[in-house]
Amino acid sequence: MNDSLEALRGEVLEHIQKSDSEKELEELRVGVLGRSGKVTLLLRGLKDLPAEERPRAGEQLNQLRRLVEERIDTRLVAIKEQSRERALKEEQIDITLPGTRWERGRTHPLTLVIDEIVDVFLAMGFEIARGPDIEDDYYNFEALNIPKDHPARDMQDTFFVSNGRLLRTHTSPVQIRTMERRKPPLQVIVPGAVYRHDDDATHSPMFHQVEGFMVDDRIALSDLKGVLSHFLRQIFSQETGVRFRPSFFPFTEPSAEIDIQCLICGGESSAARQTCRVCKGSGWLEIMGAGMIDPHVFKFVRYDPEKVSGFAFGMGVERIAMLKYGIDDIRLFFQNDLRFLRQFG
Ligand code: 2NM
Repeated sequence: MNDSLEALRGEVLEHIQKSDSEKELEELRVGVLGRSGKVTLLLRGLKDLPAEERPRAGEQLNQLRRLVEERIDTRLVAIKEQSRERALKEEQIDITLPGTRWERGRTHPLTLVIDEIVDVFLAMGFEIARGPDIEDDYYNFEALNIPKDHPARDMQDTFFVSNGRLLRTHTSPVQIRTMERRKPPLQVIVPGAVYRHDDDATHSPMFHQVEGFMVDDRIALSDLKGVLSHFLRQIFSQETGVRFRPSFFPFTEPSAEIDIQCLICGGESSAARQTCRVCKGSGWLEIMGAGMIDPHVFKFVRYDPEKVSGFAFGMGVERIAMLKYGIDDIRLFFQNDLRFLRQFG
């Protein structure tokens, strides 16, 4: 082999060994074996050699070409192996590290209380009814025996929307809709959101009620007392004192407000009562309203008040939740502060 071929051979092989990327090797291959690569040009120049030198020179060039191809392939395999090793090292995962823990969601305290209330009534054979949040004057007021000029309408700070419609101020319109569609005997509860123009520590413009009613022939005030006393003792405790006070609602007659013994100070017989902030020293907490459904209401739903009677009741869910959990600001229910929400469920 002549000196210049020997030099080319050494140079190319060294370059292959020093290459450390596929790209560099490919460029090298083109530069040596490609269309106008160094070895290719030499092969092409064979025809200018004297005839007796050609076979040997050709043999040497072909050997060099095969050698270069082989070395490049070998180097390529080595480079791929190296980069694989590097990747494995860099991307190593420590499977002993603790994982990212996702906090589990909880049930909102109002949902907890609504579920508890609903469960007690379901166990007594009541069914659940629902209705629209947007109502009209007829279902929200008129059919409940609250005429246009009645002071009860001033008591209700109503949110009006377009076309004479309004956000229901209580869930009672659902009871009217239910009675309209169906015949007694009925025992139904209506949980849901209601709306009043009110906003402070104990009033929210949107809050929740559970109302309900029972209608059949000969439903009496004693049924009201029995059902609601049982309900309150299930929700609070079996020993809780329950008191019925005369009151007034346009849709019931007679009407009552129902109190339970103060959960905070323990009620009338307790010494702590005098200074109790929650019941203000009375020993009692107002917890719901109720009454015998007024005959005028039955007339609106085409029930004959001579043939059927019934009682109805209503309670504010937020108030019950606040008393149950000792919460002093209703707005906490709606701020979605996890520090608050995490304490329930
Ligand atoms: C209350 C108190 C007393 C009530 C009455 C009716 C209806 F539609 F049957 F007449 N629904 N709810 C009622 C009665 C609600 O909430 C304090």
